[in-house]
Parts: sequence; C-alpha cells; structure tokens
Amino acid sequence: MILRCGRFSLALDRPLVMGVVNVTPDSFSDGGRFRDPEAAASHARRLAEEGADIIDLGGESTRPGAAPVSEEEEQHRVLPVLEKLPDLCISVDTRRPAVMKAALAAGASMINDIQALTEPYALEAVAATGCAVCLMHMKGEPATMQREPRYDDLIGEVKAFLKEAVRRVMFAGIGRDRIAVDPGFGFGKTPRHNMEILRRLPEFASLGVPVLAGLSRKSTIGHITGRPVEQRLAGSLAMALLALEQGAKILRVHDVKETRDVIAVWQAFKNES
Ligand code: 7PJ
Repeated sequence: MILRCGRFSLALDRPLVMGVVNVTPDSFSDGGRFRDPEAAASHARRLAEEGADIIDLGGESTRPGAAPVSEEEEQHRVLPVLEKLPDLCISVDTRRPAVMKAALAAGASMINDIQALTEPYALEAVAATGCAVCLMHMKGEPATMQREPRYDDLIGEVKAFLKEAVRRVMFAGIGRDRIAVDPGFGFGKTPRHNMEILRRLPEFASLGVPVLAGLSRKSTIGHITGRPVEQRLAGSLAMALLALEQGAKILRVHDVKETRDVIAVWQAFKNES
C-alpha cells in the first residue's frame, strides 16, 4: 500500500510518523514555542532528521477554549514556514478551504482536516491537486466538544462518519491512495471513549484506507498518569505502541526520535525489520 502525497509517494509497509509542528501562540502541548517562522522551520527540519515522514503544520489551535484565529492570521502563520521547507512532505492542519488552497499552492503535500473536508468548498480546494487528505472524526466544535460528550454507539458512529467521509471525497475524485482516516482521539471523546476506540481500532481497517492515530501528549494520558503535558513522553510512547499493535499505519506525534525507536522495537518483535 502507498499513500500518495502530492510529489511524494509514501510506502505503508512500515508505519509512518507524522511530526507535529504547531505555529500557534497557545498550543497546549508545546506552548507556542514555534511562533517565529524560522524557529518553526528549524524544528520541522529537526523532526525530519529524526525520522518524520510527514510534518504536520498547524496554525489554528483547536484546544478547547482557544482564541479564534482569522483566516489571514492562519495563513500568515503557516505559509512562511511552508515556504522554507520545499523539500519536505508537509501536511497542513486546517479546516479552511482558502488556507488549503494557499498551502497547496505553496507546496503542501497533504491536508489534515479535523472536520474531514466538510466546510463548503473544501473538497474543491483539494480534489484537483494530488495531495493526500486526512479525514478526522470530531463530535461537536473544539470550543465545547469536551463538555460531556455522549454516544449511543461510539464505534458505530465514528466508523459510519468516516465511511461516509471516504465515500464523499472519493466521489469528488480523490483516489483511495490519497486518503487516511482518523478516529480523532480527544475530539469530543472522554478518556473512556478514547480507550474504547483504541481497543477496537482494528475494526477501522475495513474502511480500506490507512488509519492515523493522534494520541501524543493528549489529556487522556494526563488523566491516566496524573502527569502535566510536559511529562507525558512515556505515556505517549506506550500509546504509540498500543496504536501500532492495533493496526494504526500513521502516528501523529510530537516526539519523533523516541517514537521511531518504539516502531523499531515493535517491528523487531513482529520480525519484519
Ligand atoms: C489531531 C490532529 C489528531 C489529526 C490535533 C493535539 C491537538 N489531527 N490535530 N489527529 N490532534 N488528524 O495535537 O493534541 O489527533 S491538535
């Protein structure tokens, strides 16, 4: 299996690592250390050297209660960083069609959308390009999604949403080899919901596209371990190993070097290295 990301073709015979670079002043997990484009670009370079296959660049904080960002501000955060990294496979984490268009024109290879290209004109922004898309499930809106999320049938609901999202983007002309899906850990989910999704992650394989898992430093790890965000490396690595074992093909992480070691150990255990 191959994931086509614009001018990059990523083989999925080993799990891929997506390294997170936030260009926000209020990102909960790295405290907006990379607001300056130069600093963000050099962090991205370091993650690529550590073994990130894809760099996920985000200019909008989706942290509950985060201040809204204008479209202009979001572009102003992301584009200068993107332009400094023409040789890397860059994903842009955005919900806005105008940002998608501008990012793709500036060389982005993937669009990672926490609302699965549901904004009007989002499909049009990506379809005619060769970029990959990550379609994520979210229940509610970032500002309020963690207020007592409830499901009658958690796995059924998330899976049905992703199945419909895949159908919709394929109908718009995006080939299966350009699509990844993501159950959206922490996006309208309690720690209990997140663990149930992880436990039943193998059921998402029937969607026929690679599953991306984003668990790195998330509050569920804080809930389990009692650790603040800057002390969640061990918890994140444990989550990465579980996600691999449950069939995730792409891991979205902050700590690339350490996650690559987890993958190496897992592969040696599977005798595939
Ligand atoms: C995710 C994301 C995730 C995808 C964020 C954080 C919050 N995109 N963007 N999956 N999380 N596809 O990094 O903790 O889980 S922002």
